[in-house]
Amino acid sequence: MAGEPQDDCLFCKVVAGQIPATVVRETETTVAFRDINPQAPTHVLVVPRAHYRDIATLAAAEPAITADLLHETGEVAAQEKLDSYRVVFNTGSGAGQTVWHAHAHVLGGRGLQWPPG
Ligand code: DGP
Repeated sequence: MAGEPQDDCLFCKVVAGQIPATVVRETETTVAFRDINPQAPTHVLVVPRAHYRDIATLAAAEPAITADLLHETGEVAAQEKLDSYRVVFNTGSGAGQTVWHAHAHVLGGRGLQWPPG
């Protein structure tokens, strides 16, 4: 069923506490934790507790949870005391998505170039 945890999903396992992660914030609908391979001094992933394969699928099915997720990116940035930061949703393998559970990257703590690679 849409949104249900998937046995083979890494981030469903993080959400369930079955894989250790450095969690920095939690809400009823989202979990935020540090990326295992940080690309900046602050690199936090914000994921919905519900399983959807990417941000577009989440947004189409669950607009309220998508709004929660976006709100949490700002809360993470504030908590991490980031003046400037970037929120990235890699969507599709051609854009670098490797984990098929919707997630926002919150990156900051260094200068960020534009356009990204
Ligand atoms: P993406 O490439 O956009 O799908 O981002 C997936 C991110 O997930 C990538 O930056 C590395 C991170 N990641 C992969 N496995 C783990 C893990 O087991 N724990 C944590 N904390 N992050 C992970």
